[in-house]
Amino acid sequence: MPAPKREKPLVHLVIPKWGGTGIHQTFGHRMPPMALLVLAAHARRAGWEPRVIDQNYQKIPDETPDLACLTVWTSIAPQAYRLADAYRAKGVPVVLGGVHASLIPIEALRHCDSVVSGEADTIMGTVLADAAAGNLQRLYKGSFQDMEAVPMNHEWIDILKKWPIYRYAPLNTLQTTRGCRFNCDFCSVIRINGRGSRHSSTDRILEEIRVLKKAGQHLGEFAYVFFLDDDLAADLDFCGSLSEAILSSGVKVRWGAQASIGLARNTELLAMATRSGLRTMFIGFEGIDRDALVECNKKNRPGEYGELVAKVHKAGAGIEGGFIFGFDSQGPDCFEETARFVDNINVDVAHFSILTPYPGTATYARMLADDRITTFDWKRYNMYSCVFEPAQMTAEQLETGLATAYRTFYSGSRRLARFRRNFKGRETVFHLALSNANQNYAHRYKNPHVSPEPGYEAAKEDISALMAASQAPAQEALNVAFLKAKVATT
Ligand code: B12
Ligand code: SF4
Repeated sequence: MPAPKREKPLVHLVIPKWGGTGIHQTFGHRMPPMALLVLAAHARRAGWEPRVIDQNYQKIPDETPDLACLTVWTSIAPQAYRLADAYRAKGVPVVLGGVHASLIPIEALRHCDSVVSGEADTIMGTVLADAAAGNLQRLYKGSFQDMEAVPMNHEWIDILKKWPIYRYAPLNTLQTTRGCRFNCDFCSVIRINGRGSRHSSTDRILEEIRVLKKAGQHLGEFAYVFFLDDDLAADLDFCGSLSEAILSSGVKVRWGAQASIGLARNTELLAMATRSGLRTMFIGFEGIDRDALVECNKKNRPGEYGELVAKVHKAGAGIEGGFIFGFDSQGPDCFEETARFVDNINVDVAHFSILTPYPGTATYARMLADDRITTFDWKRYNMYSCVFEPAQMTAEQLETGLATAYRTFYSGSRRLARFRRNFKGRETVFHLALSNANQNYAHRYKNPHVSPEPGYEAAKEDISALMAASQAPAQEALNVAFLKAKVATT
């Protein structure tokens, strides 16, 4: 592998285009690629010039970089691999990382020079030094490190600033926590970021909010920041400290977060969070009956949903709820029933999806062991296609049922009724934003579809190699996947 000839070597940092239906099409979810911005900061520290490319909005520039780094999620793995092959055909060395490449490095290695497994913050300097010396290794191992190892946003905000301000909604995002203390079977997060939460300090978060208020998306004093954390309420003490810190700092910010409904059980904490600016919550309810929740190891209590949603509304915040179909306890009548239930408990926006056995998860291990997975074409792993044999219905019933749930929940009359009944006690701008998300879901999810781009059918040996990582305890999944790849490459 040749060493770069430029004095300041150039690295392309790319996220491939999402294909087909997806949450990225909805107002409030069109977010910038944080992984690449963080990697750009690492590249600068190592003396490289980073070019961050979000293929959803930008073409790959007509230039030959010294290195290409691509982030790979399961649903975009086919595009990522094609792009990686194209770079390599031009003689550009390629590094792959991100959730999919980390959990199935054996497959990713077929399309690149190196795979970085897991969080790259402590290893990226070495990767870039090796690339600069023309000496890339096949595998690099990241670690569950302290959040202080992640560069702060002042190191990359200039990149975001150069892009059109309206491209993302929201543009202002921050990740303050990695990992989660829960252990839901279908979740990739605990596999790549581990169990238990690692937080940034509140001082650091306040500083990053100030940067976004100055250089990010803002209208005078008004700024909205979305915390990418997978569950801000997994650690209620942290949630309390953050709210308190924002309040006592005098920094005026409106914020949203993914959080479990447990936050609403604590009236005092909820009040403090909304006083500090909490306006929107994405809550993974996942199921409306105990059997489904027990099946996926999700610690929710459906009997209290209605009361807790009302508490959040009373405090002045809106809720987008995530609901999954396809659990073994569900039959073909679950779709209308769920959509009606969700409307009755007054969730503002609903995101319905299909249970998906993502590589490396406990759900994958269970379904593979039972020989129920029907396709390993990763482009179908988008949460709107059925890739396994459901227990009490056909795959087709599950897919059409998903569309029924969207049509029922987002019927014109229900949208209008929702708009009218939830107007009071809420800041108008957020009421309009939630209404906008309602319109997006109503129109774009009537007939969920997969990407028209070619897919990528995983090789048999890679599928079975993945079993060991999927069966491992969440905290160990990355290690097991890494070791398998190490053995295969030596
Ligand atoms: C924000 C987010 C989104 C945003 C993404 C915006 C964007 N442009 O990136 C939006 C809302 C658009 C989104 C969409 C979806 N998402 Co999402 N999302 C997340 C979330 C919460 C945070 C990602 C993030 O930015 N983290 C912050 C960065 C800094 O961390 P990071 O990505 O881990 O990056 C670090 C390392 O992984 C590594 N790294 C990453 N990439 C690379 C590349 C290289 C070369 C190297 C060296 C290192 C490296 O280094 C980075 C620095 O430490 C994750 C959960 C999570 N904790 O990761 C889910 C997650 C990635 N999403 C997930 C899913 C399923 C989806 C959807 C399919 C949902 C849907 N039904 O539509 C869609 C995808 C759309 C589609 N059609 O395919 C899954 C992916 C599972 C999988 N196996 O692929 C995750 C893991 C959530 C989960 N519960 O399992 N999502
Ligand atoms: S609460 Fe959310 S982030 Fe945590 S394990 Fe469950 S699905 Fe994953």
